[in-house]
Parts: sequence; C-alpha cells; structure tokens
Amino acid sequence: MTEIKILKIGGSVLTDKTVLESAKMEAIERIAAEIAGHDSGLILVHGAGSFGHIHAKNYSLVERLSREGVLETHRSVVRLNDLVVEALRRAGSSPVPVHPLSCTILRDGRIEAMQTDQFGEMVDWGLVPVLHGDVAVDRSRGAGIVSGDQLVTHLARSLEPEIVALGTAVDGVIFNGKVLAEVKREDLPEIGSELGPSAGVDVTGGMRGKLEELLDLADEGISSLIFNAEKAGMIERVLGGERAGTLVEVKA
Ligand code: IP8
Repeated sequence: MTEIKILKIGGSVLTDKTVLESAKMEAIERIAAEIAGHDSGLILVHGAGSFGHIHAKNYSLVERLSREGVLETHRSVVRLNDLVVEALRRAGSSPVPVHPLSCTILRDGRIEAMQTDQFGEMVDWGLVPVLHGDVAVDRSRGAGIVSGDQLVTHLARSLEPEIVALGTAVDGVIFNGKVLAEVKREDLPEIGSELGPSAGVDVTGGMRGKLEELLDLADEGISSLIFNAEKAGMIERVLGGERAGTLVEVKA
C-alpha cells in the first residue's frame, strides 16, 4: 500500500478572500508545479476562500438551511476545485476531484459519516484526490459547512497518513510576534487569545478553528504541521518530510 500524505492548502493562499470568487492563478499554478513532483500517495484538500465563504455567509448557511444557498455555495467551491484540478493536470499530476457534499453526512456541523475507502484505492492507482471545504447535508439542521480542516482530521483518523500538513498564508502559529516551533494542548490557554480570525470573509474559524481541529487530532496520537504555503518551495520541502512552521504535537 502506498504511504499516504494529506496536504491542505488554505483558501487565503489560493484566493483573495475579500473579493468574490477571485482566484490567485499565479499561486495556484506554482502550488500545482510544487505538488506535481511529490504527489505519490498524496491526498490534497483545499479551502474555499472567496469561493464558498461569501455565499455561505450571504445565505447564513451556518445558522439555517437555505436550499438555494446549498446549491450556490457548492457550485462556487466546485469552480475553485476545477481551477486547482486543471492546474495540477497541466503540471503533470493525475488529479481527480472529490466533492465532500457527495460522500459526507454531518450532525451538528461535525462529520458523522464519510465514505473514505476510495482514497486508498485512488492513491494506489496513481490518482491524486482533490477535496475541498464544502457544504454538506446535516442530519440535525439540513445543511452545514464542512471545512477543509475538518476533512483533513477526519481523513487522518481513518487513513493513518505519514504526513499531515496544512499550508496557510502565515508562517505557522504566531505568539508574541514569533512563530512557535511546536504547540501542545497545554499551550492553548496561554496562546488562545492571540489566535486571530483569518482575513476576509470566513465562516469556519480561522487559525483558532484550525488549531482546535489539529489538537483534537494530536490527542489521538497524530501530529501535524502548519506552514506557510505562500513561500515558494515550502510545499516541496514539507511533502519531502521536512519539518517547517509549527508542529502541532501529541502530548508527551
Ligand atoms: O475554507 C469552507 O471550507 P474552508 C467551505 O476549508 C465553505 O474553511 C463552503 C465555506
């Protein structure tokens, strides 16, 4: 079986989160080129950025079901997913889009069930699944948002990856102006107040939401990296097994 690596690229890296559906094409092409040389066993998840978050907010999807909002939000994130998939294909990778709406059920905003058997098969056959933050059916409220971060932790729990890495628009978890080399559960009370929301429109919690997801994962014995994917070369280094940014560490 191929060793699995899970990489998430945040929506702030791929889009301008303040302007509706504005993809940063140069960044997408560069990231695709960096990934293409290191895509064995890779599952890629990307955030929604200004595709998805703005629709989700306009339709108040986190608070209540909007049937129109489900369609518009999903279609929007699929448009970004198409851009990422096409860039990967141009770069020489073999991407395949996977839309969480079609294989995930939520309850109270959390993943209750997700079909994941296909991912091991896909990577074994040389395909690179490309998932994204999405809208999904929620048993308790009709529909909800499943963030890329939640997808990453869910996949990590079921697939036992060798690498879990989250590429963001910052160098890692920043406290007192410095990048922390590692963060553990016990650090959260001290650093929590400094973890700001992300720039632009965001319905899924920014750095704090990310860290909470990753600390839950660390509690289960899986560590992960938060690194800067805006810096050229970082994705290649991280996929090559290098430690960069902040390690969200399992308890000692
Ligand atoms: O950008 C959010 O995913 P994220 C998905 O990974 C939607 O938080 C539809 C807003």
